[in-house]
Amino acid sequence: MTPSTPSTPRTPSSPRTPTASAGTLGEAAYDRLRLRQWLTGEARAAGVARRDVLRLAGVAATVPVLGGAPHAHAAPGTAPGIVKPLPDDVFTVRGTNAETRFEALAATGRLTPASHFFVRNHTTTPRLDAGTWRLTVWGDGLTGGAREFTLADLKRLPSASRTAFVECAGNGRSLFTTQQGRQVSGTAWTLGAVGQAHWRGVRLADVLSRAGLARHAVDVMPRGLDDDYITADGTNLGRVRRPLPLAKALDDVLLAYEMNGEPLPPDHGHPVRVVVPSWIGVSSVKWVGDIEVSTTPLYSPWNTDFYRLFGPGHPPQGSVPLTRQTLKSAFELPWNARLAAGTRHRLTGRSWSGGGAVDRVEVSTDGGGTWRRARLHDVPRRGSWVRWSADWHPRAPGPAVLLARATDTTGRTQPATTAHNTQGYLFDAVVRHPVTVE
Ligand SMILES: Nc1nc2c(c(=O)[nH]1)N[C@H]1C(S)=C(S)[C@@H](COP(=O)(O)O)O[C@H]1N2
Ligand SMILES: [Mo]
Repeated sequence: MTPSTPSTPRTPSSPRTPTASAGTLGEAAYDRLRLRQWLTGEARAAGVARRDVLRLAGVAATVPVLGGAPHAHAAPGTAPGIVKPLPDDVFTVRGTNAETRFEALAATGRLTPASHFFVRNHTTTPRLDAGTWRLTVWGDGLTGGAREFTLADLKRLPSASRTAFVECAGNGRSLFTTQQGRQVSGTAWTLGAVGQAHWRGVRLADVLSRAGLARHAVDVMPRGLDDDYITADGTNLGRVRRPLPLAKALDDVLLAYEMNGEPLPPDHGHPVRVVVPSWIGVSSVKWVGDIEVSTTPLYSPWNTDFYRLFGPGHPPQGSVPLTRQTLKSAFELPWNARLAAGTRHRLTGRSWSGGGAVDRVEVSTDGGGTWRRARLHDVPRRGSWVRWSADWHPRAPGPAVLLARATDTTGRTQPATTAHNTQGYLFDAVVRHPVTVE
């Protein structure tokens, strides 16, 4: 899908071209318009040479899963570049990232406290001063030139809040290897690159409308203020940024300044981050400093070389850029947990979907032979996870495999396997969780 021609004559603007700002065009129609522009070569790279983008497509497929820190060695309970403490019973440190131990979520409610929320940093958490921070909105998709907003400006706009999970597209990636025997590249997450918070801020739609959104704008691209991201082979990809179709940007996206009722903590985007409900985590740009608004589709490495599906069965340039998260379930138990025989256990876990609300969850305690309904403990909502439980009374000691399988309101059920992709995105297969009864 990546255009190879840098530019072709632009379709003249027509006053009849519908725009989402006029409230007349849905997400699907917008995506069609954007796709048409992509295909006619009207997309524009922002800040990275085209040859680097192409070269990276090859690199991405050959870097093996990183099991631990690729370079730095941090003190116990810390990770390079992460500010908050990372106690060993709550987090597994993976390079510049910290994965939440799913069993540690058993002590938390529907909302994940910042103390337990996973961190995915391409580089280092920047220390930004909320008092001097500015958001610049700019680009040819504005009617009247660039606009700056202070945090106080944002707080004067009507506030909006919502509960939403943020999940890395690579969450569950290591299961491609451990459960399906395939190599993939990227951070070797198990299932804990997900957390759910109550986010409060302003609607991105309100900020764009204050900035003067042109009728022909199609993409917006938020960019973080953290350091440039330099790949393992030394290519500087610039600052983390990923285009968002305007239809999504105007729908339910927030510029959040609070997480669970507190100012955003440094590691999660202080003072302001983007929150894109149901979409892959990289869309939710932290430490946002500027947002480009464009009348032509934009691309960056994060929607071309990364965050598409690559490999056999996918187009050479990868699938379309990934948008929604997939469907997953996890037990709040350590891997290889030991459980006493002859007593009743309450197994607990969570299921979530980027496609819709969770409709039902089934659990198997005999390796997938028989299934029963789990009890749901939350009202299922779009963009939120559901906590569940199922009782189990194992009689005989020995190894056992626990499975949980969710179905969402779109009718999708977690499959037995996930089709392979080289970067290990969107693992959605039912996870076989080993335990020992003793
Ligand atoms: N500026 C910036 N934004 C970012 C990232 C980053 O490294 N820099 N990582 C992204 C990725 S890949 C994910 S999964 C989420 C993680 O959010 P969290 O660290 O608050 O859990 O942030 C996204 N936003
Ligand atoms: Mo991510």
